[in-house]
Amino acid sequence: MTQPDLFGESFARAGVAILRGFALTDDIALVAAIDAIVAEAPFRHMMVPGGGRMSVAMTNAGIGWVADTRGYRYDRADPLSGQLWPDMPPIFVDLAHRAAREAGFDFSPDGCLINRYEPGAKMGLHQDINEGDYSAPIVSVSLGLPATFQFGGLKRGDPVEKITLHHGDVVVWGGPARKSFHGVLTLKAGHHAIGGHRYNLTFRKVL
Ligand code: MD3
Ligand code: FE
Repeated sequence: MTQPDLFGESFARAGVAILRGFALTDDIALVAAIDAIVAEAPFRHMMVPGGGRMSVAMTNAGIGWVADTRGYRYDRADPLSGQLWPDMPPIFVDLAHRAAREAGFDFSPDGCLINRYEPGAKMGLHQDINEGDYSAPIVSVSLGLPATFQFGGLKRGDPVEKITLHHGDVVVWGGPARKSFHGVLTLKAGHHAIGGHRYNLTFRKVL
């Protein structure tokens, strides 16, 4: 059984459980599930208010996170196709539920944002505060190339800690960590068996 790794890289924060390698045994099946979702709802670079284009490519399963020049929202439909986002595959729901249980949560996600980082992509410091229920954690799954993740406090200017997330790592972000600022530094090029990119799945309880 995987133990929460509170001390990897000296990282210990209330509400954060790092499950190193928790998704390793499912990695091939997870990538196959991503491929099936992408066949229905392709990765795209969303625009954000202000007119910028996100360097991270995104798609969704279940209830989807959507950005456009008017703002951010959750939507059951993919604005590209007008169709519902693909259902969350059982392997997604099961993995998120098992990981959250390790951290003491009974978690049933209703949405999964799928991020794809190519070398050069990054995600600026932000909070995830469009969801309905902050008592539910967010569960993140990293696949492919490693990334440097930044974890701050409840204010944008609070100091940030850096932590490297590797292929197969799962992190449960709940309780006092749930509304913390966080981001991802520019992805460095590299080689990985799944390809020269990084996927991150974030499982959310939107409703
Ligand atoms: C801490 N994704 O999609 S995952 C996001 O690696 C996002 O793609 C990053 O931030 C990525 O919104 C980071 C880790 C993560 C996700 C959500 C959090 C950490 C979090 C929400 C609250 C606190
Ligand atoms: Fe986030």
